[in-house]
Amino acid sequence: MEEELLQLKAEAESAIQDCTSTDELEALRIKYLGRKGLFSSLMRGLGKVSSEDRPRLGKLANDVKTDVESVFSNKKDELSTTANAQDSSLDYTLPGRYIPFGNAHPVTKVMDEVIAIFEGMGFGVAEGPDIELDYYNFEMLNIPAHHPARDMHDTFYVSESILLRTHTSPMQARIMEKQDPPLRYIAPGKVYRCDSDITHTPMFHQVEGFLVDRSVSFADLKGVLTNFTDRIFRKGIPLRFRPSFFPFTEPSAEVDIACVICEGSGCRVCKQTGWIEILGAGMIDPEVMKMVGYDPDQYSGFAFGVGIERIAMLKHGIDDIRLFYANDLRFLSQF
Ligand code: FA5
Repeated sequence: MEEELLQLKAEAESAIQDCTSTDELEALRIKYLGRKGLFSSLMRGLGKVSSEDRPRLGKLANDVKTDVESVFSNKKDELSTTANAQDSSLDYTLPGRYIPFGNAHPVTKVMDEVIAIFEGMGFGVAEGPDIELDYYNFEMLNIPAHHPARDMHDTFYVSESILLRTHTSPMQARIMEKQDPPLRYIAPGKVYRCDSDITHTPMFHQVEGFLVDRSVSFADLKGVLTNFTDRIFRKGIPLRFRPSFFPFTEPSAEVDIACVICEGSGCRVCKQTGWIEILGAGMIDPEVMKMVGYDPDQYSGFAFGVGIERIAMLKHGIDDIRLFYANDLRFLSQF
């Protein structure tokens, strides 16, 4: 048996060494080392040798198998290296494929800029849910059920009491309910309205801002907003406070800047008026103060809500808001 084992080893090793392809090598593996191969059938003969010789022959059989396996694996490595080197379709000197860099969406960039400006004025940043309760979106903002002001919002309802927030103002109520004055916050985020034309999209972004303290006046609101438009557009950009109405502020205003597309001469974006509205604002209504448990005789505050897409349109001279969400890379990669 010893002789047979050594002969099989020599034969297998020489066949493996001489082989020239991976297919041939696999056939040799099956022939010699496979479950039904020559080596296994020799091993089965071990049961017939005397018990004296069995340990020695058993060890020899294992050594032979290990040696043949190692010759086999070396040959396998050798064949695969040669195969790669011979593969003429690979040219390691060619330059790599160009992968273009992505960049932040223009609305995200403007949003970050707006947040940084208000942070610079000492406002904290708070975020709230897009899926909101009717209670915070309307009730706590002095807009009870059946109030005509609800019609202005074109609301997407999820159920009778749950909706997609139509503005970021619910964050005023959420924060004031939990914290006592003085406070100064902005609340950036997505808002939703069933609305679409060249200046309206069904999903857009707002940044709510509000400040509550003793003796806060409309002059403070004007100061903060003028500082904001000076920094986001250019110093001294004309600003117009137009009397308006929001149930949660009194007095209320809509704030316009001179149209930067036509410089005030009139175009389709400013609907020929020379002005474009960028935000709504006002002094927080005493009724809202009372609902969150503040004493309106001791505290006053202002609030505002800025439309971010409008700011982005004006900053970049874009005349159709819907371009931001058309997913056209030719448009988006310009920013
Ligand atoms: C509001 O949403 C009030 N919550 C703002 C506010 C906050 C007033 C605090 C007083 C105190 P308004 O509906 O006007 O107001 O929207 C505010 C801004 O969001 C608008 O000036 C406009 O810039 C932007 N906006 C409104 N609707 C759309 C829309 N569909 N698409 C894009 N921007 C919009």
